[in-house]
Amino acid sequence: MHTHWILGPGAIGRLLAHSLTPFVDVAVIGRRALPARQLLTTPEGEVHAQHLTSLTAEQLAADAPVPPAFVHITTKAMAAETALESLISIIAPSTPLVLWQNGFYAQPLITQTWPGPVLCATTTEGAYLTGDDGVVHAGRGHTYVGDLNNQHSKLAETLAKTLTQAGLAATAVDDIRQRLWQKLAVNAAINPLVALHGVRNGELRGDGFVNQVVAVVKEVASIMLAESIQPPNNGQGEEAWLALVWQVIESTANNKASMLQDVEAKRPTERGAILGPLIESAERHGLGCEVLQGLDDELAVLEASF
Ligand code: KPL
Repeated sequence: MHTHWILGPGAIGRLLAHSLTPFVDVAVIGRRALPARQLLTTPEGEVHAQHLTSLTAEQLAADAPVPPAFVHITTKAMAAETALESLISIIAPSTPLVLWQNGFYAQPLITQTWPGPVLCATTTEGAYLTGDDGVVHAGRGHTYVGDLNNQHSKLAETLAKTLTQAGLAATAVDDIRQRLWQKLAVNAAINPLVALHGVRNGELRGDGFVNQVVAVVKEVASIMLAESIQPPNNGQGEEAWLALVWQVIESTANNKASMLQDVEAKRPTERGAILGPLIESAERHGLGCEVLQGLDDELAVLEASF
């Protein structure tokens, strides 16, 4: 029986744990253990109770555990590296990691520093927590897995097969870098604006915001071109990016974006993983990024007030 450790008991971590538990041996690792009896509400509204193994890193270390086949890191982007450090003395350096973070911060960092295989996953599965013992699988999506240097395609295929068997449709891909940046582009156009203005995604369609969305996408599109990231849906440049952003705004109109949820909970945002790589890239390529920099500065001021 393969062992999957899930480091970070947030919504995606718990959705993974619920889905994988009937098929593989799973341990959820967090700063504190969760109640053993956990509830999953399916997209169809059914509620399933399941016992999940939940431990702290200290408890795991004391147990002399079976080496894991995969360690999934499902923390926020800026917390992934520190979370991994908590397992350094427990897992072999050859252990395969799977990074589920938004943006493009944790992925290159950990790929460069971890000696073993590092897979990256990007998912459109929708999930949110309802407390210490509940997660809602709000909408089914698709997960893509691959590694940044295309050296572990077999491993990505094995993982995609396991996820699919567990009910989370997944595909192994050889262009995960493109996919991570494409998601980052959409996140950059939506998340900072809704977080700063305290609005749901759909409100960006209003007169007060349209020009701001267009201004962000203009800078993002030129950065994507410099990074050789293909515009979505076989489209051309800025127009294709803008079309995708409006499409996501439409389909997630009622959502409170993750960055808005962080701001409301007075948690640090993922600006460093979303705006950070864009600003760094713009500087490297000599491109203007005043709008992105302005959003990052405003978010920094807001975070400092928490
Ligand atoms: O992924 C998202 C997020 O909330 O982080 C978007 C696409 C903005 C949808 O809410």
